[in-house]
Amino acid sequence: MEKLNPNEKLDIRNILNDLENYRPKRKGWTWRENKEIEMGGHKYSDCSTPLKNSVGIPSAVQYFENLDPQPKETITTEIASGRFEDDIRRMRMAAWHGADHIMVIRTAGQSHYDGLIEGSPQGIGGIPVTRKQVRAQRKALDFIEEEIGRPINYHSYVSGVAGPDIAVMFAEEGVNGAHQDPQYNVLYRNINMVRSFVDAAESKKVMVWADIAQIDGAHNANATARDAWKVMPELMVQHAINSIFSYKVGMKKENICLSTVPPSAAPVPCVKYDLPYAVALRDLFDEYKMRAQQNTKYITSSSREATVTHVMNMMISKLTRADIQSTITPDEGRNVPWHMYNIEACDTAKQTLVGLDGLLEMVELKKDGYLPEKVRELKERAVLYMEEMLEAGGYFEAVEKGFFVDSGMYPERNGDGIVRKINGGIGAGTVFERDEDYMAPVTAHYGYNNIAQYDENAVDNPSSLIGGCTFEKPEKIVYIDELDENDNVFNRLDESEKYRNSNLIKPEVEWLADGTVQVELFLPTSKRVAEFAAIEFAKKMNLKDSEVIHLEIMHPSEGTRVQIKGKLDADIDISKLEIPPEPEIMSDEELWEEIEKRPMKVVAATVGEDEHSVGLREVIDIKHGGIEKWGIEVEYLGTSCPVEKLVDAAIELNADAILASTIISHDDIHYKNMKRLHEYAVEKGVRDKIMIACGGTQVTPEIAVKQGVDAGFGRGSKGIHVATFLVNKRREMLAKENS
Ligand code: Z97
Repeated sequence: MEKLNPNEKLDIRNILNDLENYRPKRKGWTWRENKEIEMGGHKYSDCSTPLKNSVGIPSAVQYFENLDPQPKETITTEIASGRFEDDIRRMRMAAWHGADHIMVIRTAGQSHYDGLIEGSPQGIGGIPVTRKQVRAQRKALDFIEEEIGRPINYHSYVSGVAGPDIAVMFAEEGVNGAHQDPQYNVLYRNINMVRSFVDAAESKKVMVWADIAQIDGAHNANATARDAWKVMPELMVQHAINSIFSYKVGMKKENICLSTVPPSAAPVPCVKYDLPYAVALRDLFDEYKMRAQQNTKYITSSSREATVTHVMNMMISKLTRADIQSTITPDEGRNVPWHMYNIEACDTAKQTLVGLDGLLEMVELKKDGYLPEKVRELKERAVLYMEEMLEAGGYFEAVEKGFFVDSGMYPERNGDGIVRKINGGIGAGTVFERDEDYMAPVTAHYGYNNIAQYDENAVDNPSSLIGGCTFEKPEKIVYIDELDENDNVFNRLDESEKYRNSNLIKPEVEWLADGTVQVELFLPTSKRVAEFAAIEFAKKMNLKDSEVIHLEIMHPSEGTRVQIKGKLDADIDISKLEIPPEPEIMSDEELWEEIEKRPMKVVAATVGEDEHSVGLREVIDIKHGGIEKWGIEVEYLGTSCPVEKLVDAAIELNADAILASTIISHDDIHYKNMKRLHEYAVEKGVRDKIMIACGGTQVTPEIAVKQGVDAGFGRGSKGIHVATFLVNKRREMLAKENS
């Protein structure tokens, strides 16, 4: 495999080929470079190097020739389909839409696996992290980043009982970012706290070696607290604990990213909470990086609502500082992590951040009044919280006393925090002090290591005792391919082989040919009735396994909006499709230039006994992109215009072209009029000088041309099609004249 071709699908089998010998191209995290750029005639202050290949937001594609500036913030997308091979295809789409931080979610509850697993089993809500799939994904990203022209950071989680094992594997495989925070294990997975902190020291040391950027776990308190905005002082304490711990282990501050989330969302007056919180956080943790994630706590199944929350959150990101802007899928609330929602979320981030470019050159946060007062109050609460924790005997004791994720706003306590015992939880009692002669000939190992006894010179480089460990000598890595003969990638690829590199296609949202589709309905009834009626409609549409994924009341009795998903068991052979050629379209610039150089005049009318004018006016008037837009001069003669009058007017005005329209027709009168137009122009001796184009809803272009006119425009034709034709045809006529 040399490089990807944008016009070809990524071949998963190619990625898997010779995987056992693949080595990642590089290690470590890469930040986007912030620079002033000029693109499409616009100056951007907060952007970064543009991509070689990308897809802009829809309006960029339609109106701005794919103008696609890249904000300075790293954009994260979280991918969680459960099949790593399909996730790879999604990564490519996301990268083209501006993501350069690909976060691969692990299968539910992977924290409890007590070691690394092998192969590539399918996961639920994410993949079980294994060397094979990490290597395959990093390899695919190595190709994808070349295709788009920007490094892509690959990310997953160093947590759970097997945290250090995973850290080592990530370091070996060129993973660039990871969540690591022992508080996550303690509070949310009930893994013993002593074990978690010891494991964290080891994991962080390994991450330091591999230059892996770290994201902490404070966002989880935000997502689990009863009222998320009340947890703000505690969030700062959690950030502080993990940040200083990581720093002490040797992590550089620019690799320590705080996982920040605006803690509230409308309908509460969220900026009153979220902005002071963000400012306080940036003040206290000035030297660290900020990973801003959108609020997920208050997200429902409405993707519209989630998108607004996301955009509001990015306003905070822009007003304060976000080094990484996470996106998740804005529809996390409905649990449909599909390709299209990853892409939508990336576009939302890109659109918002680029749209807000230069905001801080124009506005400034107030230095007096509510904002600084609130900021100070939050910082005070956090500092007092920390002091109380120290008085209680430290972090472990504080957790035992239920300090964390209590529903009160500190110092208020409601006694409902998460309580863990120092000696309790998974893995309790598994930490042992190292013996005096403990020796581990490995790189990036945390803590006591009795190397000197073996070789004084190896103290700073213990793995030299064995000629290098897997970090220095990747050939020592033991690569294990599939272990499960049923649940493995080759079987899964075989199952969908019919749809791979063939003419057959089937709808898909997550996995190749999964057949899933989404249908949106409005039902004029109450929510409860609509829910069950929608499922019946889905059956009538031949959808299988249908489920309602979103219900929204338009009015309690007038109607409900319903979105359903279901499986469509059908495919299409694209080689049998009859696809008419795309109508030719010139660019605005080319048309403007041409008409400016050589003005054009046309006469136009609805001919025969037809009073319809709308279709023709749409093709003429500038309002909806008619031919006037490019400077073509139009003499409009109105409706029910006799054919002869139209031709005579063209002669009198020395026009370049005639546009004739007919909407109403019987007995092919529209074609008869076209024939007459042509013949009358011939009789008058002007046919070779005047172009004739005819349009109308019942016009078939080929039949029109058979009547002798130069072009026919049927349903759906627009000014741009007519203008393109006129310019092309005139060029053709001029060329003939000159030859
Ligand atoms: C985010 N939306 O990007 P398990 N460690 C930490 C975590 O937050 C998580 C795990 C480990 C979120 C991520 C969930 N976060 C989504 C700090 C998971 C994973 O294997 O599920 O137990 O751990 O921040």
